[in-house]
Amino acid sequence: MKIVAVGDTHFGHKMARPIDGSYPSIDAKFRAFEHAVEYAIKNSVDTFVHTGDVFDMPNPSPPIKKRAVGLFEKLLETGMDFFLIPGNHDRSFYENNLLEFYYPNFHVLNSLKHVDLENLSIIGFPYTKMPEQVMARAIRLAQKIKKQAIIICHQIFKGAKIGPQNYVFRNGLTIPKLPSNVPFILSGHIHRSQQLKHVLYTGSLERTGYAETIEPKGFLVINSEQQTVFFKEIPTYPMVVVEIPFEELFSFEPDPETYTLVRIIGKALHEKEISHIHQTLRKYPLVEYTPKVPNLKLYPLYSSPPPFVPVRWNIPSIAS
Ligand SMILES: [Mn+2]
Repeated sequence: MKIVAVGDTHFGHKMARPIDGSYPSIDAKFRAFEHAVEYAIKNSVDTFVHTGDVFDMPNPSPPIKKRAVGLFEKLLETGMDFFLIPGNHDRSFYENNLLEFYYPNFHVLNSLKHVDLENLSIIGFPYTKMPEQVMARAIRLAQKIKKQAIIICHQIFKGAKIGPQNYVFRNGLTIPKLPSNVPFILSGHIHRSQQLKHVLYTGSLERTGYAETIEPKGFLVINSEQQTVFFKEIPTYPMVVVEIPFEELFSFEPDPETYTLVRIIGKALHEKEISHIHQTLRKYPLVEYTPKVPNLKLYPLYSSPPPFVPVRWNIPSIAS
């Protein structure tokens, strides 16, 4: 069975200021999802999994919903099973949705449940503030199921890493022991795709912030026949972080179509200098800067980003 697993699409995400009335960040999110959908269709994938944070907000505008649903239908029309769990950004996403009525292959897991496919069971639950309890229940559920099962969730696990300084989450969910019929957990929420033992983070499909500039974006491709999982990188909207001393600002010319964060490093700035930065950069809608307050000296954060380790794993326990 072939599975494509994506996460954190954050449809409707607005970044910086619009160009001619529209946010390139919104388009970029849909294009990234289209990449995953096209890949899944072209490669005759059986199952498509979304690990949560479909939308950037609980009540997206009608055009954003419509565009998302259009892409969902493109997948569903092929007959592919499509699983979706609500993330923390979605909250009550799709509590009463008619898509499930039209498409029996659409599975929105609004609470902990399992869906049996031909030779695999998908167990999933939405983002929860009590992950230890719900994960324990998911594992008990898996133990009762006679076939192979994959658990999908949207949580922080202890040891997950993000950002240019490799920030490590110490207070997440403990990586649980899994029964022998569960090879791994697929999770959304952490935007950097990574592997923590048998927890595989899909990563976000497009960047929602500058901390993500250091890592490639994509989705996971799972093949139970070949017993492999790999990270499939996709093209992304250009986004950079530029770290320069104040003096270099005068010769700096940003690309107007690249999301750019200018970090003025090396000395604390005066009010006047900050207002000068503002005047210099305000004509670029996609350019943001920091610091915005005086007397704050910034140090370089992005000069030696941690290496990205793509998920690439052999799974001995999934039978095809
Ligand atoms: Mn997210």
